[in-house]
Amino acid sequence: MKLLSLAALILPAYVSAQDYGFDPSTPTTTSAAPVSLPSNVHQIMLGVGNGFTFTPNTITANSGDVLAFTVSTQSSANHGVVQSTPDAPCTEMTGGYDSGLWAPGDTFAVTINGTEPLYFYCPQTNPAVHCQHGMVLIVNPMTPSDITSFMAAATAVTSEATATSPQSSGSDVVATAVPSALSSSSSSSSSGSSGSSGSGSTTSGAIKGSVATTAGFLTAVFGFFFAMA
Ligand SMILES: [Cu+2]
Repeated sequence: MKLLSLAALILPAYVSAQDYGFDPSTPTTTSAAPVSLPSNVHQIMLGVGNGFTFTPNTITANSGDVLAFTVSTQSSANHGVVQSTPDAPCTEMTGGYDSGLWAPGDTFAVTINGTEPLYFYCPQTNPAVHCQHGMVLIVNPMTPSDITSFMAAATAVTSEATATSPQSSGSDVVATAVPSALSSSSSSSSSGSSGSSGSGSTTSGAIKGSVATTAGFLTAVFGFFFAMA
């Protein structure tokens, strides 16, 4: 009886303390890559803060550089990357690259072959048309202000964004393997329920950690109790 009372006293206090790990107000890190990347690899996040965004939305890349796209675990939607043109920002260009849609936590990569400007949009249309919300990206823009006009053109589109089916290559873009520095971090999370890969979400990490710790603590407490009973 004494042990049971002790457990009754300890457990609520312990669980209550652990609740702070679930506090939604805990700041979430969305900054840079959690791993150091080779200089020819550029990481681009999709849907940070559950927004219709590429972060960053302009990239300066050399021919042969790799763009590694990671869908943020903060996103509630799937996202992707489709190649378009300045005149039709939300329409897949003929022969353009099309990643298809990827889930939060996923990482995919392409290699850029050339230094001409490349224009992309997110093909997600359900329930919102992401392109029309300005979810666009320029690789090697001609001027820094190009992204402003490209985004304005995208948000002015009234017809639904179009995409055909995933295409592994496009104009100066070829799908490629995810750089090992990123694939190791994303593969470790793909077995988890929510994933906590490239976005570096400390919140989901804290939740996973505290759940595991709580389970371990309960096992220890009850193991001790039953051993003594
Ligand atoms: Cu999107």
